Amino acid sequence: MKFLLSFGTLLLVLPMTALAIQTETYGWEDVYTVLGVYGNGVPDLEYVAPVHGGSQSLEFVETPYGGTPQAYLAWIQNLSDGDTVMASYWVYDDTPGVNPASRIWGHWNDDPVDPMVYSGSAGGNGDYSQGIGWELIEWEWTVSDGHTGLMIEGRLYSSAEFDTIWIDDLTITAPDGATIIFPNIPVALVRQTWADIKASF
Ligand SMILES: [Ca+2]
Repeated sequence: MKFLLSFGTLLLVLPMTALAIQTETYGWEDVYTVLGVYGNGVPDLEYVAPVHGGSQSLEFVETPYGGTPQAYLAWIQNLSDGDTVMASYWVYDDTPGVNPASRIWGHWNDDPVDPMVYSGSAGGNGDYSQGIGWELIEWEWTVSDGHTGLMIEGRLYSSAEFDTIWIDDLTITAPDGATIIFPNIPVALVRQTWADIKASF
């Protein structure tokens, strides 16, 4: 009887634990591009091709040539040590073995409102896109050292000015309590909201 009771309790608890994650997607189907850019990358919306899903994708062009531009694709906030975040996106790269190529990477940003704050590298997937056309690349991060925010980077590795990659169908999986910010939540609005909240006290 005691065993049955314990087992019953376990059955009630396990599904709740398993469901305590959220998965959100973003496909660049509206008017927004990125949350921010580091380096010489210029983001724009692509309406013709290559598009992976829907009718638009993110185009990311290097100009002028130099460095490794990073497109800030998603910002996951309200994280705690031990939390895991998984991110993936489809990238279009049709030049096998040479640049342009992409890697999915991340850095900590523990600031609540400024997407350009850098709180240290979070690492990422060391593999480059293979140049096979559309390809899904992904990575999983585990939060440590008291970090609370993770910025997902779409990196562009380039050999010449105007080298371009296309990104589409971004997926983020994070704990239920985390906040997932995509480019369609204008940071200006986030700032405005915070200013309003602070002003009201
Ligand atoms: Ca799309």
